[in-house]
Amino acid sequence: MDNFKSGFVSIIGRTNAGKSTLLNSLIGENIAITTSKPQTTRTIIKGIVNRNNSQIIFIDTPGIHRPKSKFNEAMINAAYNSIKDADVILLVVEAAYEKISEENIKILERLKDKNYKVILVVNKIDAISKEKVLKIIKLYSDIYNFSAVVPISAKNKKNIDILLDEIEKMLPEGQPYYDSEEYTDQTERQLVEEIVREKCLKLLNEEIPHGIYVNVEKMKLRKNKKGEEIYDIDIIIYCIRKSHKGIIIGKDGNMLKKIATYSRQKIEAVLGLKVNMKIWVKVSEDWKNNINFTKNIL
Ligand SMILES: Nc1nc2c(ncn2[C@@H]2O[C@H](COP(=O)(O)OP(=O)(O)OP(=O)(O)O)[C@@H](O)[C@H]2O)c(=O)[nH]1
Ligand SMILES: [Mg+2]
Repeated sequence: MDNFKSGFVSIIGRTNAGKSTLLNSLIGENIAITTSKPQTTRTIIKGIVNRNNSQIIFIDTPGIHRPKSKFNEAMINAAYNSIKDADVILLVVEAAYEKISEENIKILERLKDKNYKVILVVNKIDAISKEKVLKIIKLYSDIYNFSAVVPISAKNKKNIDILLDEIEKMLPEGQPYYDSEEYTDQTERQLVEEIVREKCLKLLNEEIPHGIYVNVEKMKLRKNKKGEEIYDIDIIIYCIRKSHKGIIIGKDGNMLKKIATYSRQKIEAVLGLKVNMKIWVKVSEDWKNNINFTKNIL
């Protein structure tokens, strides 16, 4: 394996910029949940791309935003920590913005004078004119010396190969870190928890899903009468208020049924197995500010 290259690439940027959508497009699998709501990603998620002459390990991070709790502070710290060991950093920005967002100014301040190799990834070009894309590129290039600039559409997988080529050029020579069959560090349990959280984010209104935490209590494989493999999965959705619990369960339990059905369908598709799922909702008022809790899940 002469001249083989390997390294770590951190994907950072403002919340909702499309980082997790990009990770999924790079890997070619749905390993990170994505929604139109801010603060979707809460933890660092690794995705591995194996190419002929390189192995690239991508690190998706929680989006940068103004933190309002210890939990959110920990999310942002996790994002910034990921850049310390990165060989290349992808700063993902939205093409539609007319100016540089406050969060991105903060990120660029942290990257300054540190010799990082930073690629400016201008995302969502499917939704915007070429002129506007060029304008935003100029704005960013005027304030920071990027190693490369790549306009992409993470959603439509446009220019993903060009981005991979640019990254490969910047990686150091080295042996692969992971087996070539591996493509994520997410466990099945984490995937299940994230899928349920994704459905909550999509089905519930703004404030509630940000206060929830999903935990898999039990996950067991068994054979049913027909001899098919089936997963029995027990899940608890924790929320911060009694009133939220009522909304999550819904009238006649309809909302919870919806969450359970959509979650089960996606989990079955992702794991490729039948799923028998039970979900409960519990109130845990202050989990967001409980440091032990925060440590547990980050
Ligand atoms: N039009 C368009 N929308 C996109 C594109 N990429 C992502 N999106 C949408 O942008 C929204 C946010 O995407 P995510 O991938 O969840 O964003 P994120 O940066 O991971 O967000 P956080 O995890 O909250 O930091 C979703 O509704 C995506 O469908 C794109 O290339 N074009
Ligand atoms: Mg994300």
